[in-house]
Amino acid sequence: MKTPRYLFPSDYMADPSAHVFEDKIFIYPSHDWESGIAENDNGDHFNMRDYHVFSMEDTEAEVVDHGVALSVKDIAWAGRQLWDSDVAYRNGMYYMYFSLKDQNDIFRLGVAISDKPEGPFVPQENPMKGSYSIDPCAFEENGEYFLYFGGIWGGQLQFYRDNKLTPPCELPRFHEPALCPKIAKLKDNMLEFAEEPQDILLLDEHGNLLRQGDTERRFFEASWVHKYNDQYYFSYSTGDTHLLCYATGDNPYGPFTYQGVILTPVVGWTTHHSILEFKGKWYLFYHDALPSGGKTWLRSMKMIELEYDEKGAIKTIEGQ
Ligand code: FUB
Repeated sequence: MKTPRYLFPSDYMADPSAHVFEDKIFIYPSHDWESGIAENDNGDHFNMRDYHVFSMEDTEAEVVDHGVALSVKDIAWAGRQLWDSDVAYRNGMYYMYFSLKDQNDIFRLGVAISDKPEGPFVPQENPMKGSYSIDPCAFEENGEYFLYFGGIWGGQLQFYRDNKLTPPCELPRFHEPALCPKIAKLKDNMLEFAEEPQDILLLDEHGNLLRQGDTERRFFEASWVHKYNDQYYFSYSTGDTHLLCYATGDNPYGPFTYQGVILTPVVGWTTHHSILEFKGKWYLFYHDALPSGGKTWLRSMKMIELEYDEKGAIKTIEGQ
């Protein structure tokens, strides 16, 4: 598949997290809709209220919409805005991790459970203790599960220092190290952090932390982790410079050294992805706002084959 495929042209879906469950590809996107909220830097226009789950038997097969898997109205602690989610499988159960503002307009991470990959998912009564910000990504290694998360600007990561809400809640200055995405190991119950969230250090080619002013390389949102040839690839969005890029390391906690761009800017402000191996080939799942005529809050999910060179570098894909 050398040209991109739009996966579900009949509705707007974004932030696709793809996994292989039961030998099929399952996709967990955000569900965009026209809520009429004006666009701003806080992301209020991303006012999503439910999730659908999709599956495909193969990369060229029909995409099946399994319908609503979780709704804001069923989440006891909900305020507004269901943003990116991800799903992990353990011992016969599926755990959906999702981003949602609570009733104080603070983003927290929630968990919902199902015995089927397509849901429906039943949410826990409360958000995950000690969770904050957005964009959870679940990663499993040898029976241990890790959750990556974080996003600046509307994702509120700048509200926190040392995992505590710390006024004045501002971003670092231009020459200071950028804010780091977070990682926390999960307890065996998959519902709680087993440790305090830790920083994922993103380094430049000299071993220095990426700086806040380095906007074409510093972390903004959309963490994803995959493993290729014994290396861990941490990929993410640079947000306001609209790139998907990646850094590599030798364990899930990093540090990760910046390597390059996976996807150049797409139509639409945000860029967000997942990376999946299926039947020996690798795929990038992502979104753009081309079908909606560039409305940043109405995005459409796509996939394309992703390739590595002989040294394991990801070959850059043109977003447009
Ligand atoms: O879809 C809402 C938000 O937009 C996501 O959580 C971010 O990563 C960005 O794609």
